[in-house]
Amino acid sequence: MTPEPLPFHPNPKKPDIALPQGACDAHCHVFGPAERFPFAPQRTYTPIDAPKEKLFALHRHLGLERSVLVQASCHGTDNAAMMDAIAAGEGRYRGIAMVERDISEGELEKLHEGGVRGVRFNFVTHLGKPADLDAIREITAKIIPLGWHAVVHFDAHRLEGLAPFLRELQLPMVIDHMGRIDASAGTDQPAFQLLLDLMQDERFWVKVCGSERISRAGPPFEDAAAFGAILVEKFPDRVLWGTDWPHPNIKQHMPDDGALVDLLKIIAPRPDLMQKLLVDNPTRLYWPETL
Ligand code: 0GY
Repeated sequence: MTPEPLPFHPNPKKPDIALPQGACDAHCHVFGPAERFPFAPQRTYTPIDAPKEKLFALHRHLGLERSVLVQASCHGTDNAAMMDAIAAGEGRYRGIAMVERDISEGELEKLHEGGVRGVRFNFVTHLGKPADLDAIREITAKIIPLGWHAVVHFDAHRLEGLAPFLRELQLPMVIDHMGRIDASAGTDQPAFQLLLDLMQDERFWVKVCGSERISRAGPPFEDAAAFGAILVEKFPDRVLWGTDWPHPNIKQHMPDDGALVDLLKIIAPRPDLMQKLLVDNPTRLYWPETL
């Protein structure tokens, strides 16, 4: 367990850029409050409480109107804190759940009614045991009829081994945090090339956030944003972006969320790209009924 997690930024700056109407934070979390929503016994870290009220206030401050809450490993497969936040969001929030392999159709339908549109699978070493491939096959077979997608979170070094399996799955897949490549290792690094190759397949999407995780240069994380810019330019219709608030497991440089928004000047340098990244793409994936 991490003994003392870094607190999220207490007072993020106002972004220099105005975000387009309907802009979506497609990757963030709510944690606790622990006294109401206890953390999972098998968690690998205990975060600071990050309740929905703080997240909603951050979104108002940054100019983000919609959001996708992503279930994090510290809450395991108990999605209650996330579902509570989605319900309070009055249709402006959707969710990505973590579920047990034996989840019933009825339970999945209940999650769907509550705003869930996908399931997350973790292959990140510091988050515990990697997801079981047979369980993923079973779960994805159950969620395809609901029109859901899978969110996959892995360390870059795992991608080579994982790619053939991911190519097998017959549903859209969203890759977290640019595949957690090492921003100091250049665009020729095998994991980034493999990510670009996977993205040729229209089932794959990628989140161009997590710059603060993959940067090796430190704030303002421009070394990482340059990779996001490549992905956005090459695949403008299958990219998503999020704050990743409250930034679990950030050990060194807790980002200022307003400055992360400012990085979009590098990641999506034209209005048409920004519109797709922040509005059109998340709408297609999470609010298709509004199109
Ligand atoms: C993230 C990244 C992390 C944590 C989790 O599920 C999680 O606990 O996703 C991390 O530790 O890098 O997406 O928030």
